[in-house]
Amino acid sequence: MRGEEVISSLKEFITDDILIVSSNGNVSRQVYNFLPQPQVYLRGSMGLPMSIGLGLALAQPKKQTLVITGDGNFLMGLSSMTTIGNILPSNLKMIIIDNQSYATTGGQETVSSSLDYLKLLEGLGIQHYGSLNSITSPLSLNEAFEILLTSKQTAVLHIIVEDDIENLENIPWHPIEIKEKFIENFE
Ligand SMILES: Cc1ncc(C[n+]2csc(CCOP(=O)(O)OP(=O)(O)O)c2C)c(N)n1
Repeated sequence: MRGEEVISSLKEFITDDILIVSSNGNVSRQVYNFLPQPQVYLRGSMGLPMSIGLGLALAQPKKQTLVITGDGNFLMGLSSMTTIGNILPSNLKMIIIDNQSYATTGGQETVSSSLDYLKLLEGLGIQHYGSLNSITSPLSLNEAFEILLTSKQTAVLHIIVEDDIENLENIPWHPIEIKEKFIENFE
């Protein structure tokens, strides 16, 4: 299963009470194309979806913040996970779309294959639900989304997907416009 199939199957779980922060490149394009708009689509700011998601979760305690990040972005911003593990906002959820590569920039390998995500998250004190391999277990995706989004604590779902991307329409907005559209949506 490809990352975009994982993201499009999330659609039925996304209500107005869920705010999404997506990592730059391919993942933000998938979120823009397949999920309700507007969301916080990062452009250029690699490694920052978890920090921005943390800020949003703290600023909007009545809503749930869902960070959707590629493995390259997750690895680059890993230090922010120590702060998340320390604060543990119960309204912060995360999905790592792990294609073990920097697909957006040509598919160079990340170090994901040698990292035990579950042990890492355990060490951080963050709830996780196992590494779901969407290549071999697509049917359990819906169940996993349901569990993640109804969880009462900071939680992370790590999903292994194929290293394969489609050319999707890019986000037509400048980051400032993205921010403005996102804020307008609250009013
Ligand atoms: C600091 C920085 N380094 C490199 C880039 C170029 N870049 C944009 S997206 C991307 C890959 C992101 O990888 P990942 O989060 O795994 O998502 P994927 O592309 O695999 O979907 C890279 C290297 C950047 N925007 N900023």
